[in-house]
Amino acid sequence: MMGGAMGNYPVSAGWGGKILSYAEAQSYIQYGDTHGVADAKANSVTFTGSDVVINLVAVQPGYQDQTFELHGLTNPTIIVPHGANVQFNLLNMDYGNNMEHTAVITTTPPPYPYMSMMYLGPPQVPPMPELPWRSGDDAKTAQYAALGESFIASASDEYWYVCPAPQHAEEGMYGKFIVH
Ligand SMILES: [Cu+2]
Repeated sequence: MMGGAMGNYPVSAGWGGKILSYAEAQSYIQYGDTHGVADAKANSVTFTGSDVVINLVAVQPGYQDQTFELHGLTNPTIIVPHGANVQFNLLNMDYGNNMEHTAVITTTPPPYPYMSMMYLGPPQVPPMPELPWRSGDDAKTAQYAALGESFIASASDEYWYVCPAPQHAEEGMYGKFIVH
């Protein structure tokens, strides 16, 4: 775990992960939207090949609270090939007290309780720390926390990516993650 990353504060220089400008956040989203194939009807994004990069966003401006975005879809099902090397990135664009977010990959299906952390059981990959919310209310001048981790999708199964912050998963901040 990166130093001092857990907590209740907006992104600041002390945050142990990456800090992106609004322009960099837009590049991050654009990159995410050009990797993998989105199916809006199925609300899914399917990746192929042995190297997969997922640029997931927590609460992209213009989207609902307590959701993840990828390819402009809300909480899409993410499908990756068995054996792929997965670079799983998260950018938190949310703003406001307690609007830190992260994503844990679990085999525990919804619905999730208010305090989901323990309920989720042991994570399938080492969990990332919570990403603090953006530095200010003005989206264009704010700075954003980003973080990533990589893992091998070594076991075919149906998983869920879930935000373990209190109440977030209960309110719907999760999506399906399929390895096949
Ligand atoms: Cu969250």
